[in-house]
Amino acid sequence: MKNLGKELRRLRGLLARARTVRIVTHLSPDADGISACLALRLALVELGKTADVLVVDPIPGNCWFLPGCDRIVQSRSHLPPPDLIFSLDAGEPGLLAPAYDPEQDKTIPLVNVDHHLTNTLFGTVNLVDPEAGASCELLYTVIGRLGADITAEIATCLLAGLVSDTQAFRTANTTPHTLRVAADLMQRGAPLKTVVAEILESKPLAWFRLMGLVFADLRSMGPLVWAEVTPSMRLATGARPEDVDGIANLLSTVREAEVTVLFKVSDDGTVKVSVRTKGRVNAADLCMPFGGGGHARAAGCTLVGPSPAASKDRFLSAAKEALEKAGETVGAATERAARTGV
Ligand SMILES: [Mn+2]
Repeated sequence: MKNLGKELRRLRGLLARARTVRIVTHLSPDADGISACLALRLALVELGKTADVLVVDPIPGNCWFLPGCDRIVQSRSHLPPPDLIFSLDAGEPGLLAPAYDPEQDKTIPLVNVDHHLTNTLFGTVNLVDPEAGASCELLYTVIGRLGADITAEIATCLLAGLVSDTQAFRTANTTPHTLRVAADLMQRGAPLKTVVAEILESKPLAWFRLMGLVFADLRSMGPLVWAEVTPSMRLATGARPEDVDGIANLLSTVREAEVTVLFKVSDDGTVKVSVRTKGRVNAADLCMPFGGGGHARAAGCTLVGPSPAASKDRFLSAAKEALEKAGETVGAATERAARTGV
């Protein structure tokens, strides 16, 4: 990461003046965000700070095994005002509400630690590295450079973030550095087998029932494949919000697809979109005109009215156009990968 030394120096200055630190992550938190918060809290406590993790949304069930998960605070009214706030794994400040309020909290320095390509560098200090496979990968460096010891508990949290965002080291964002970090975390006592089992391989019955409904209605048009999760599907199966999270990744494994889209329709009619791409189409570029963002291979956005059907049509048209522009045909990316080994 460029500027790492400079930003770390500024962070050390802010930390030296701070006693009470608040740690927040994005809305609908995932295991990378939660794990990063828990790891950082432990490290800051080690450094003599009072640190609290504030997460207002429900904590995904696959994080419940993590050390310190039971200490997450879910309402800001229970917390002392902080001298410093960390935002972890969030590309823009709008994703932090209501844990971070840009009006109420504007006088408090904000440290932005993230790995999203589309990060808006909204912090007082910005530790942002789009090359990092997970926010936890970047945080490993930050915690080490702050002089905290990476204990077995911190290592377990950081490894959980890596395993979650790289789907156990299988995605394009996994680098040799990711693997070296993971190896060091194992050396420090993080149990890889347990972490993989808890983060990726344990799904409630409701998840399977939801999959049945979602995939029964899978649609495709050439290299574009899409599916949707509706409120009635969630109601019928009793699925929790996090049960929906893994579907976009699973959908991305459709062999014939170059672009896969999962529409998640909310009760109020807004449609959350998760995109995965294999070919020449850049997922973040596709989502940006809709106010979203993310990574080249995985991105998302939220579509608001007039109706869920109209929102979906609008996005599918943009996806088709992007595919046409990229000249992608069915299987082109897969064939290219087979030819070139990339
Ligand atoms: Mn992440």
